[in-house]
Amino acid sequence: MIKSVCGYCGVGCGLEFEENKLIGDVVYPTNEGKLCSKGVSELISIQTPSRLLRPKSRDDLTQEFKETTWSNAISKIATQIAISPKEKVGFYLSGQLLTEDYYIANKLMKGFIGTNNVDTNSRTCMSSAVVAYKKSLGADYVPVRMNDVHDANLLILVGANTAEAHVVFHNRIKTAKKQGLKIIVIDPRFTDTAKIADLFLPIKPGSDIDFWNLVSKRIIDEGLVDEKFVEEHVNNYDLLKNKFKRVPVTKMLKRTGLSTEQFEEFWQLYKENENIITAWTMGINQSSQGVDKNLAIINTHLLTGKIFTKGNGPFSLTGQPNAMGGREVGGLSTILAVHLGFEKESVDKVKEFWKTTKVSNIPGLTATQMLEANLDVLIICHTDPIYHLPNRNKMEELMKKIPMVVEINAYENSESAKFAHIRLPAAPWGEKEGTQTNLDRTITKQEKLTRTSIDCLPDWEIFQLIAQRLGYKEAFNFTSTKEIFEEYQEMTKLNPHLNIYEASYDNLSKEPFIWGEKIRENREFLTKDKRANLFFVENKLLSEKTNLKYPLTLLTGRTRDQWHTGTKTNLPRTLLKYKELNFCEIHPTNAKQFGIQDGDTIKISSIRGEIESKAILTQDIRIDTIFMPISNRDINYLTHDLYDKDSLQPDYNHSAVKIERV
Ligand SMILES: Nc1nc2c(c(=O)[nH]1)N[C@H]1C(S)=C(S)[C@@H](COP(=O)(O)OP(=O)(O)OC[C@H]3O[C@@H](n4cnc5c(=O)[nH]c(N)nc54)[C@H](O)[C@@H]3O)O[C@H]1N2
Ligand SMILES: Nc1nc2c(c(=O)[nH]1)N[C@H]1C(S)=C(S)[C@@H](COP(=O)(O)OP(=O)(O)OC[C@H]3O[C@@H](n4cnc5c(=O)[nH]c(N)nc54)[C@H](O)[C@@H]3O)O[C@H]1N2
Ligand code: SF4
Ligand SMILES: [Mo]
Repeated sequence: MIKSVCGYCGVGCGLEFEENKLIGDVVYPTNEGKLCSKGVSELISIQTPSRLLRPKSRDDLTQEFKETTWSNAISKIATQIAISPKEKVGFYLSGQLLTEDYYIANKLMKGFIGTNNVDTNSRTCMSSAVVAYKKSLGADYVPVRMNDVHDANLLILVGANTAEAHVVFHNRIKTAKKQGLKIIVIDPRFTDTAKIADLFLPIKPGSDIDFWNLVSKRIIDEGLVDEKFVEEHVNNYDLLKNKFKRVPVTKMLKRTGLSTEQFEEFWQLYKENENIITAWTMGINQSSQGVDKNLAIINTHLLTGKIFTKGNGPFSLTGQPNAMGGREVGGLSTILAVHLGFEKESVDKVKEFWKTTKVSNIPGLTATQMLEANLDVLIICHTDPIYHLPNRNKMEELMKKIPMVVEINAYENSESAKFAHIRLPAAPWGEKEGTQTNLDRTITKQEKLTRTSIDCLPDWEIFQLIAQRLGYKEAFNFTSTKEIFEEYQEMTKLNPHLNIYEASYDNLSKEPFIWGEKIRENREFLTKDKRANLFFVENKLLSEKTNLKYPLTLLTGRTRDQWHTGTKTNLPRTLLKYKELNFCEIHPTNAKQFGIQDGDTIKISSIRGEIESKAILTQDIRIDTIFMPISNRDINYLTHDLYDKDSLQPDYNHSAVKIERV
């Protein structure tokens, strides 16, 4: 029997592999034996015929791909990198890579090619939370753990559909509910998660800042501020208090679309309960004011001192299995490495550690900027930007202009492959080993369960081959993931709050390691003055506005059994049929308005593009709002490319669209 962990979502469930079967690990702390349908079917996706098994190349996009050798492919890539100005090279990575993969890619680009153009799809996912945690708590540090739900009295889930997106954690929430936990769900849709709520608030999309500001104001007005905590640990209280004296309460409540009664019902529950967790995901982060939305939530926890104690805190639920690990290593272009920024002292430390002179102090391009930067070489690894970036028609045109696009993928059928010149076959989950950090700072190890397919390589080895071909053999002579992890651990000593150096690689196979627990125990924030910061933020209504021609707001999101593009989950043998891949939920009032009946084929269009889908009429969605799942690969032909100005995260959830029968 081999113990490993699931490679899909941020919950990071432990599993056991025996006699070609996967079952949940009953002694594993995060899942206690449970797995969802995706975890159970990991093995099936390794054996599918849609695996990419050989390196392939073509000279231009009009040609068919031809098989090539690793040596030829790597040589072409290294030559192009060597002749390109360094700022014209970009690595587009993924929150699904393992820590060791990130480490090699980051070291190569930031330490040896010499630019910081390494970013990941996490930019589209939780970069707003990263920026907000840094501003308020001083570092990208998630101060809550999943088992805190057992010590909480009230869990507020806002813009998060745990029933479909964090399935096994949702199960734990249900257990906690049986033990007395109260649950509030705030979402424009009555989701599967809302079914377990004591109170459901059908908020109007894009109005969360107003809602949380109203909560902060009430906390202040009704004397619920933890004065001692604020005095000892928090900056900007007086400023916030003064600002809240003058906010337009009635207008703010109106913008949320909630009634006074609904808000009072919320407030009653909020006041009554001692230990409170507010958890959020894409309904908050994916917004042109994503950072401010995060800050508005974090403010409530700082004012009440409900942070850094059991059962309390602002909890950003990371989506991908190792997005947090990626951020720790330095996978974002706005971080250098091991949570260090670009100030001289940090740059010098990193130069010395990697024994290089090439580290730049200029932040690199974000994932959302890379396609617009006229790059000469773009290397995409473990993600599908043509599918996932907003305003797809525009992104396709931009991608076509890049002279060399390299795609590293374990599967054949991504959308970005259509725009690649070279494709390299990676070894997927089960055929490789390495570590990942889940959504609550728990580092676990994926084990190799089966032999690596003949011509496939783990992602780190592919980046190492490129590094070696560029001449950096001395800095890139790793022979195992253990060696890489141990070098990375040494590096974490440059920033001691990241106490990953205390873990042991070999032990990780048996038990997970949780970093950063001391920070919480000591109640010491990670800012320079060790105090947290409150921020006064306002709803600036920056999202795309509906109008007479495009009168509806499009929301997009997950369904339980599918993983994004579905290269691993939309397979005949998985038979995961919980929900269809392509549907559009519409309120009956809007359906009537546009002459649409349940089951009709409809066209959904925005100013940027159009797609077809099947209408599902339901009372579970707010009027003037429609929902489509992102298992429809064409979804981003509709969405707009407005970004949060600080995090540069897209505003996927609020595009103006119209619907009509076809
Ligand atoms: N099955 C499955 N699970 C997954 C994934 C997957 O592909 N499939 N992906 C993983 C990843 S990468 C991520 S990031 C997570 C995402 O996890 P979630 O964010 O929980 O998943 P979404 O379905 O995007 O849900 C976002 C919710 O926000 C709501 N929402 C939209 N706009 C607003 C708003 O303005 N305010 C509020 N309050 N709510 C709003 C939507 O109606 C939706 O219910 O899931 C992870 N887990
Ligand atoms: N409209 C809209 N758009 C969105 C979102 C939304 O909510 N709405 N959500 C955004 C978010 S939060 C996210 S995280 C992104 C997700 O979007 P993507 O990251 O683009 O989606 P995935 O399907 O997870 O892509 C993972 C890719 O990695 C490949 N792969 C699998 N295993 C391996 C491996 O071991 N090595 C390598 N090299 N490749 C492998 C898979 O085949 C697949 O092509 O989408 C974003 N886009
Ligand atoms: S909840 Fe997430 S980590 Fe657990 S089995 Fe499902 S997909 Fe895997
Ligand atoms: Mo995500």
